[in-house]
Amino acid sequence: MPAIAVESIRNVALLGHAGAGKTLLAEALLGAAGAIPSRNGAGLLDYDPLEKEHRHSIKLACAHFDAEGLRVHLLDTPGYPDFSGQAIAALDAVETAALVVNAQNGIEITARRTALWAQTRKLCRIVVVNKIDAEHLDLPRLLEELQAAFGRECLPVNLPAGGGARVVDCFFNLGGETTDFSSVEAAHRALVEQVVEVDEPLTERYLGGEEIPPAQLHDAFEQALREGHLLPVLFVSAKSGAGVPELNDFLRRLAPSPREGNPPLFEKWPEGDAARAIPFQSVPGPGGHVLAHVFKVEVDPYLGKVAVLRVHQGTLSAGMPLYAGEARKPFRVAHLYAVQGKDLEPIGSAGPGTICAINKVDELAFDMVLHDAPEDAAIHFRPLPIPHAVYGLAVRVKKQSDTQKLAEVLHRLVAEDPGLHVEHDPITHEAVIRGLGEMHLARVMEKMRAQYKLDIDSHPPTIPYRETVTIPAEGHHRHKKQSGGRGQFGEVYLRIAPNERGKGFTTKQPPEETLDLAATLFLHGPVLGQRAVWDLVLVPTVDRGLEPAAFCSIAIVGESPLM
Ligand SMILES: Nc1nc2c(ncn2[C@@H]2O[C@H](COP(=O)(O)OP(=O)(O)O)[C@@H](O)[C@H]2O)c(=O)[nH]1
Ligand SMILES: [Mg+2]
Repeated sequence: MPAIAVESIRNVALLGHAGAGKTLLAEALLGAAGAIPSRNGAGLLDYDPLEKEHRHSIKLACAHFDAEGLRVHLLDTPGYPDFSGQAIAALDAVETAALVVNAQNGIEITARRTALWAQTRKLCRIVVVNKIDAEHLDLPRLLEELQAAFGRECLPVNLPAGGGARVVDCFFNLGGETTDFSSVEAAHRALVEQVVEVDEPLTERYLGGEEIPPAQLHDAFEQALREGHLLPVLFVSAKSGAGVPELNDFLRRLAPSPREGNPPLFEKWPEGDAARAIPFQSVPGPGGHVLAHVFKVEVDPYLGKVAVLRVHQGTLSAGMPLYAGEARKPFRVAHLYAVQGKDLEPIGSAGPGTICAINKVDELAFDMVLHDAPEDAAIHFRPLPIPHAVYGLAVRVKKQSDTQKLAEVLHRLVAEDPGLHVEHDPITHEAVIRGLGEMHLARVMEKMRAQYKLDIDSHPPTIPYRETVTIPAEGHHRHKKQSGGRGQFGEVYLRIAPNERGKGFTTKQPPEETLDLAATLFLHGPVLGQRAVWDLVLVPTVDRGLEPAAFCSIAIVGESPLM
């Protein structure tokens, strides 16, 4: 089967707060297109056992449907800020960010944050107001709130009617129908005025009193989306299905294809140096060098490592050799798959704009650029603004024999989740997992216990406090050992004093009289001279003795290492 034409592809990420209805909306769209058996294909996207148990998404999930010659890839993202590492990762794979807003709750924190991320990644944004079936809604006020939060560019392309039982299109429809608020005519006029503003000849025609047919506004509409000059607002109920066909229609007729969206944010890093990055523009054509970007990795117990990628340029096909990032040796793409939740469907090829997967290639990792020409090794994606992992938990296996397994499991979990990091503290010897919130780490712990059968416990990481010598002090120790063999004798006089902050410790010259004694005690004395014996023999020996004491937990001054 030939690859799908780039013009027929729409890539959409559903973003927004937890509970807004993103997952149900994705399932409703997939169900309406017949891509899944029933509209309530529960579990298709929230397929992780933990998602079923807790009833919310915790990872990015991909699915697709075909409708009227169109291929739509949907990326469903988790809404809690704890899992935003996975949500942000979706931004690199799409042209359209759909901000799903809960009509009952208004604009919640994740909707605001994701709107900003999408803007900085230069994505076309649309707002989907979900749950219009619910009671006691104030949708006109919500629209005002949207305009206050995201700008006057938020304009409805459809309006609810019949008390939220259906919606009426306002872009292709010029008027005549009654809606729950505002009028189709007014909404149509507002949209047209906004769209013509990006194109001078169109503005002139409009100001000249001409009624411009919507079909002639297509290119200007796309430009307005690209420039953030228009944020179309659509009303929908994922539950009742109201507005779902209209949303589908919007995706087909007005959402940008990979050619119409802003170009992906590729960069060239000369000699691997990100600081000298220069923008690189890919061409979304089926010919030319292959450029694809890994935006999701999942380790499946049966399928092995599954890397989900977005093709940006050229055509990928099963059997072809590809380079992973800066690797010098190519790997062979044994199989190529379309992704439907956790299921992989074999495909022969994938052209630009396609989201597909490769499995069982160990070297593939999140954020890698795959290419078929060695000279493209310097091409990267502009790094994502993934929040810092600030919450930490020290993890310990209860059985010593599980130590190696814990290391392997942590390695897998980190590969799957851009928001998760693991540190091995060299001072406390603890394995510390760091994530974006308590819930994030709680799910990681549950996954390790339930899915990987690890018997583990956790505690807050020990803080490796440091101590500083603040006043001078002296010590003296005499070592004598005469029991059996040759006797041993040693005597140490130690004087410590505060050093300059941040200088660590330095060994100072001893008084002149001890130099003489040191030299005579050492065999090299007569050959090297007093000063050299001190510098070459004694200082390194003393340093070797003091350093571990200063940097391990049995420090000279207290229980903690020395600063
Ligand atoms: N009344 C109503 N409930 C909905 C609608 N969409 C989703 N829900 C419910 O809202 C809850 C959260 O939905 P979900 O899709 O998991 O939200 P997500 O966190 O954004 O993915 C679930 O109980 C859904 O059944 C809708 O259009 N109307
Ligand atoms: Mg969800």
